[in-house]
Amino acid sequence: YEKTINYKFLTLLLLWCLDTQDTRGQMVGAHDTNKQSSCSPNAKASRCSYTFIVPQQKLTGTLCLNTHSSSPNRSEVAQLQAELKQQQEQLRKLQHQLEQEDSLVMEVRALRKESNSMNTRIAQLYAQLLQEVIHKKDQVLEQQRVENLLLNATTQALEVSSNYRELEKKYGALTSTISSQNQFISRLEKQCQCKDSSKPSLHHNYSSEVNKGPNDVQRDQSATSLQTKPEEAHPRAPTETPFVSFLATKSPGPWRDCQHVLDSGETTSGIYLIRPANTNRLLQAWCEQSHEQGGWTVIQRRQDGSVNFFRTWEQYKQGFGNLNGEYWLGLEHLYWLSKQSKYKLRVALEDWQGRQVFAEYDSFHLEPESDWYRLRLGQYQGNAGDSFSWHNNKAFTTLDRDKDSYTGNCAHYQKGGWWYHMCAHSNLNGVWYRGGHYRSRFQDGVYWAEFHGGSYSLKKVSMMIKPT
Ligand SMILES: [Ca+2]
Repeated sequence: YEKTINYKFLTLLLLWCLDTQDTRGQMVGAHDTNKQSSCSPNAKASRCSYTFIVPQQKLTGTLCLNTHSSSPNRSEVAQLQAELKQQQEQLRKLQHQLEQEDSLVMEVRALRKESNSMNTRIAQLYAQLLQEVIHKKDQVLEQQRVENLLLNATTQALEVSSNYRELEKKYGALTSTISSQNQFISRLEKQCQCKDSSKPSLHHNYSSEVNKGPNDVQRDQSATSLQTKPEEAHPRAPTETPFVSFLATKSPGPWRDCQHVLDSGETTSGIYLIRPANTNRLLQAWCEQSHEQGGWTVIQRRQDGSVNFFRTWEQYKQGFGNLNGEYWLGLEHLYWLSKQSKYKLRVALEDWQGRQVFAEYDSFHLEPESDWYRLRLGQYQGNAGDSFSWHNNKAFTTLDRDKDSYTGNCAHYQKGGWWYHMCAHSNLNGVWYRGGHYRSRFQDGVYWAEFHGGSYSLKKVSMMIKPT
């Protein structure tokens, strides 16, 4: 198209140039561009016209414009309009696509947002899962630990059980040894009695159980030295031959108690046969008829360490010792005695310098064995100091029956049965130590705290009751 236009311009230019030269008469040009130039002899002026065909070439230098305005080519306009239409159509299409893309972008954004929130949620869930896993692991570890503990405990229990069985075996062996030794001792005793049979037998055995104590811890620790002292040699004998003398009385008895004996005219201190009211129980007791107007039934006495007071419940219940020496009347006897009327208790004490004091309680009785012979005491009076009221309302405790308020067994530490609390302000059934002050791992002497304290073992003590 461009080439065609260029060509036309060139042709017009050439024709115009020829016309201008016509006036000089050298070369004649045709006026009509539409007519082909020719040389004809018929022409009025023999003029020749020439047609030059100039090959198309690139324009350089001055450009000649056709000043004649040519009317716009309709086909070109139509073409241009068609093109414009086409471009508008394309623009619309593009706009539509753009709109579609916009909505897509929005959608993508929403999806991205959703994806982000999903990611967050997943992260949370993952953390939760992790925690759960850790927790589970911990639980498993804890379970294993508990299982191990259980296993250890079971093993220990088995060990303890086997140890216990072994101890039982040893205990059985020891028991049989003790019983065979007891048999041997009783044989020896029989032999001794046979040898002494020539002597007059005016004695009475207080209790066959007297010498079957668990051990000799309570006897006088320096008793071997007594061999050289004739006047004190006698205390060793009663534990082996617990004989007591009968008094020649006007009436054979039995009496309700020592006050009854006194009232019957028996004014000599000694052993009498007693039968408390409302019982067929017969017992013997030492009646103190010269001390404090007499009528006192002695229920306990210590004076030389000849009797072991570290004994069992059954022995404390039935009584033991020698009626003319050291003895314990027995909780069951005491219960029946103190039940028949109102009694007062007198505790007489003597130290190693010969000083005598007393503590008196205006009432005294015991509860039955079902209540562990619980102590019921009245008001104190005396000059020994009150070391017994602390034990009021306490049950009796022995080495084999712990009824005290202490976590351990007080009777084990103090080596004698008593109405322990936790543990004692007094214990007249402890170890009889020679000389007063004693050294021991435990406070286990015969003591009355208000009189010389707990580490002083008294020389002579006695407990006696009398109806008021
Ligand atoms: Ca206890």
